[in-house]
Amino acid sequence: MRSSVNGGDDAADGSAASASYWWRSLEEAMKGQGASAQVRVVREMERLAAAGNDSLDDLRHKLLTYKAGDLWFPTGGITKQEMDIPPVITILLLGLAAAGKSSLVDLMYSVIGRAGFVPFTSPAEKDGRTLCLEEHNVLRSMRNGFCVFDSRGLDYDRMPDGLEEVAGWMENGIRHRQPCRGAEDSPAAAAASSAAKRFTWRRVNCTIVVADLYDLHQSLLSGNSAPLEATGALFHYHPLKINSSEGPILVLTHGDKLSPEERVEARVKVCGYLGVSETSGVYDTSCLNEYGAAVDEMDPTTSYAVAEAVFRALVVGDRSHRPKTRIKDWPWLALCWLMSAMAAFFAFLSSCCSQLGKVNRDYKYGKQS
Ligand SMILES: Nc1nc2c(ncn2[C@@H]2O[C@H](COP(=O)(O)OP(=O)(O)OP(=O)(O)O)[C@@H](O)[C@H]2O)c(=O)[nH]1
Ligand SMILES: [Mg+2]
Repeated sequence: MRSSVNGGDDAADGSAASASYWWRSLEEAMKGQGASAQVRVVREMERLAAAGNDSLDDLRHKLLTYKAGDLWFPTGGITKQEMDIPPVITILLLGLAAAGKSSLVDLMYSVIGRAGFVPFTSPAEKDGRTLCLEEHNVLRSMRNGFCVFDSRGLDYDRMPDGLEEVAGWMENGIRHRQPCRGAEDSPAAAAASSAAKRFTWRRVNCTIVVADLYDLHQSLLSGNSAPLEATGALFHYHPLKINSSEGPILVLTHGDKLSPEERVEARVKVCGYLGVSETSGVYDTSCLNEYGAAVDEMDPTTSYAVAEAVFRALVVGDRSHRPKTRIKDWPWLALCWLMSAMAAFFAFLSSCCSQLGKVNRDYKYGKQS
């Protein structure tokens, strides 16, 4: 059973015809349940709905006027000038294949870039899969303080390979049109790869893991734990930790394919499995409604959830900056490199000597016998 979309008081009084309040049918049944995880999820949805009606424009304005480093705050006795803050904060969307990353990017354009239903992501293959990393200025603003990168989803059967690729992105940075593994044979990916050389490398400042809640729910029901395990492996993948405390933000899609009870229950179970709070840093943002139509800014709950997920990503991103390397640090760095090189040289020398000693011993004993 699917979540009911048009409902609640607003729909009844006609003030927001396409508003989505799917969880409201649960409120009556949950009365007197105390503060169970399910109740907390419903309250969180109410919070997003209220904020969506009252302060979506404020949040949009904050995103529109955001400049990299605006959400940074001093720690460790170091000034902002001493921090290495890039001109643009980079948010990377990750997830399994068909989780809804590209649809989420389109939703961001629609609700925070006010672009209506125009799809901005460009799957060049018939199966709709993304071929290469794509940088998106979802605000459609000339003074963009952040960008969102869409990526190709990881496949269950090639998780180690996919995770290795993700580790490379986190370590070396990413750039627009950089081809993704698994799409190298496509002519469109080859064309993209030659274009990529002209685009700027960006260091990833924050990641958002997009997960298909319907798929995870089915996984929980059927006992086929592959989707759940793959999502857990990605979510807890060490290179995604921006610093000791910040893991990725979780965005759950496809919830519209579940009944309200299933939707709340699945969220609670998935968050329990991942070991994260079900109400903090987790957003349920279905990209389609029950009629299969794209959700837009007329749905204040989803709109606010998307905008807040981006805002939270910027807060995390602004905590990811490192202090600049100072001129007076260079001699120490050079000394460290020198010591490492010497250590490697002596290790090599000792290995050569031990080999020579072995050859010599073999020769001596060979002669005696
Ligand atoms: N019902 C429903 N369908 C969705 C939702 N989000 C995405 N879809 C559909 O799921 C399919 C896959 O979505 P994509 O956005 O292409 O998924 P992706 O993560 O970009 O996939 P890859 O590029 O292969 O990694 C499309 O047919 C979307 O229309 C959602 O919230 N609800
Ligand atoms: Mg895609």
